[in-house]
Amino acid sequence: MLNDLKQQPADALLALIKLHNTDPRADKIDLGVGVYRTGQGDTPVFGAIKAAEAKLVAEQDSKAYLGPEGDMGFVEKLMPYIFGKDSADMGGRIEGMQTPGGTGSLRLALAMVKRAGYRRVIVGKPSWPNHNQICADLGLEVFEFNHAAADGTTDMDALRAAIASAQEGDAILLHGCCHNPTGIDYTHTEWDEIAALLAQSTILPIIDLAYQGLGTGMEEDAYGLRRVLVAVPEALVSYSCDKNFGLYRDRVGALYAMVADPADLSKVMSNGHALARANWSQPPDHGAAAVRLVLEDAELTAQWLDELDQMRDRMRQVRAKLAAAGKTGGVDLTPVGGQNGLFSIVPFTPEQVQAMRTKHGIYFAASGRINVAGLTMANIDQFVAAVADVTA
Ligand code: PLP
Ligand code: TYF
Repeated sequence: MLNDLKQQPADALLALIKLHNTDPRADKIDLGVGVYRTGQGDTPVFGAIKAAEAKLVAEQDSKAYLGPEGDMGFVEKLMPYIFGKDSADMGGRIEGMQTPGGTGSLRLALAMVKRAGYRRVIVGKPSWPNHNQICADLGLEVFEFNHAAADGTTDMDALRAAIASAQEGDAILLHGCCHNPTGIDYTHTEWDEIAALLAQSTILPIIDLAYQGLGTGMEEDAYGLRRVLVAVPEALVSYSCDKNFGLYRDRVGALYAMVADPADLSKVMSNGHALARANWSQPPDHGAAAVRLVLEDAELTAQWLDELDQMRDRMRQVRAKLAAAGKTGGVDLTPVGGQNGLFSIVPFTPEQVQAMRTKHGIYFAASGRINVAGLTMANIDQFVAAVADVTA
């Protein structure tokens, strides 16, 4: 029976890590998987997290179970950052739970949606591959709309058409900021329109916020999410701390549900808790406890926000330098300057992606998605020269 299982492809993004590691060239460049890197090419633990971890080791006196909801202090401390200081629980309509990363949160959100009777999820194309994979695994149909228009802005017409054609039983999965893989986000005006369109529909919004603070700022990156939440009766939010606290492998995330009537909140969340028990029982504690300790301490919070600002500033500098290269060989790097977060797509052909790897030792996804944080002031010129070479 087990031998009847079919071979599954490796995760293409995670496979790139190995490909890059086995390349012996000293000047190779890794623009693959989405982790932040400093100007020296490292992905260090945040100073604020190191300090919180030291405190945790010194002070934590038990590792007894917490329950499927995890560390509720962590979950609640994050809420003002996500939903706004003055509307942190929207008048008792929002409750959350800790999950293993943003992925665990998406898994629970979509499983909850399925349980509630939704049948279809509207997803932009392209999206992070795990969105479609989780839907497929849960037996949720995916309805795709084109995310980015040819001119490098969002394809609002495609989104409007998708919303207009929605049926009862549809949910929509939207990237809150720092769109993965395109870096092309909705403008504030576009979010205003999306919120209004969703308010007139029966569609349940699921907002995936995995990069808050890496785009234009902590508050700015929550704009769309907050606009949608004030407009609609119900919504789900999948949150990840794995990028904005640098916790990746510690798997730190949260799921928040907003309901119309506060009286329904505990019933809705009991489904999240039941699904967590059936999946992983309880989330891993360490990373979330460290985040809580950062957010409980004003000095550590200021240090964390400062570290996040530095990350964002560095990515802006890299983007500006790439954009300044302008037309390079057969591609234009200018749009990269106005895009947000870790990723942008450079319109390489599959052969050009391959040539970047074999000829120049520069690794990124087959879609042409580059992790801009993999570039430094020391290697951008090498990247731009390689782009000119393979696209000429
Ligand atoms: N959502 C998007 C769009 C992502 O790119 C990621 C990436 O890692 C996640 C969610 C989940 O992150 P994690 O499960 O590592 O917290
Ligand atoms: O898109 C990325 O690179 C990040 C990291 O299965 C990631 O979101 C990639 C693939 C994956 C899990 C995380």
